[in-house]
Amino acid sequence: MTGGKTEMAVLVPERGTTVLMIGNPNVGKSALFNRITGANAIVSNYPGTTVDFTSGTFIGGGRTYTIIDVPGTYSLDPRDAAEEVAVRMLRDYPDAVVMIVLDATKTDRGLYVALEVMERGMPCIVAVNMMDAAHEKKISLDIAALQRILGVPVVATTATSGEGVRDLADMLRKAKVADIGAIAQRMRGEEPEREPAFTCGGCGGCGGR
Ligand SMILES: Nc1nc2c(ncn2[C@@H]2O[C@H](COP(=O)(O)OP(=O)(O)OP(=O)(O)O)[C@@H](O)[C@H]2O)c(=O)[nH]1
Ligand SMILES: [Mg+2]
Repeated sequence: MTGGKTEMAVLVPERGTTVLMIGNPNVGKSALFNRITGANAIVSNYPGTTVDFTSGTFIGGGRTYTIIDVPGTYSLDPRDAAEEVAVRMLRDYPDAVVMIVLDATKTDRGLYVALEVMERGMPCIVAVNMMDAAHEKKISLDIAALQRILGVPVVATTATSGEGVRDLADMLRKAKVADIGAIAQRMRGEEPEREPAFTCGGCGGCGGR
């Protein structure tokens, strides 16, 4: 209180402390969400729809993150109510970090929406989940190469066993805005002038670059 007036504190969430988990249906977003947030989930109805979503918190590196398990979507060109909510949530939280979740056995399908999300200029981190299933199906994935091409942190996970989940949570603060032009160049085998400006600590495959 100063001069008889009541001062109201306006609580604005710190930039990058809301995390939107985005990916195709059935890739293990909720399984990862449960592993990361533990037992403090809240189920809410997205206003004006019949679509539910879950949110929870995670404390890491001195920050409290709000994690939102966004309904699964194949693209940002929505074809049903759940996909529409996913797109609206990206608009609702422009300062969020996006955790893109891929199924390691179907990465090509998941990368479509991943690139659409990256194009929006939000900081991203990628979880390649279902690594156990990929291993069983003898699908070998070069996580380090994917990270090099995308220029954002990529972490291999198996949500059911918890493998890689700690690394994934630790990497949240290293989320990075992708450079779509540079990704296209790397996919053509060309090297863009500037290298991705982050130091990996979690993919387990790139030797800590
Ligand atoms: N083998 C294996 N199964 C997994 C893994 N992660 C999740 N699952 C299973 O895959 C199924 C789908 O997982 P969910 O977490 O519901 O997937 P989701 O992405 O939330 O699906 P939607 O909410 O429909 O978009 C469940 O049966 C999980 O137990 C994993 O890393 N390995
Ligand atoms: Mg789910």
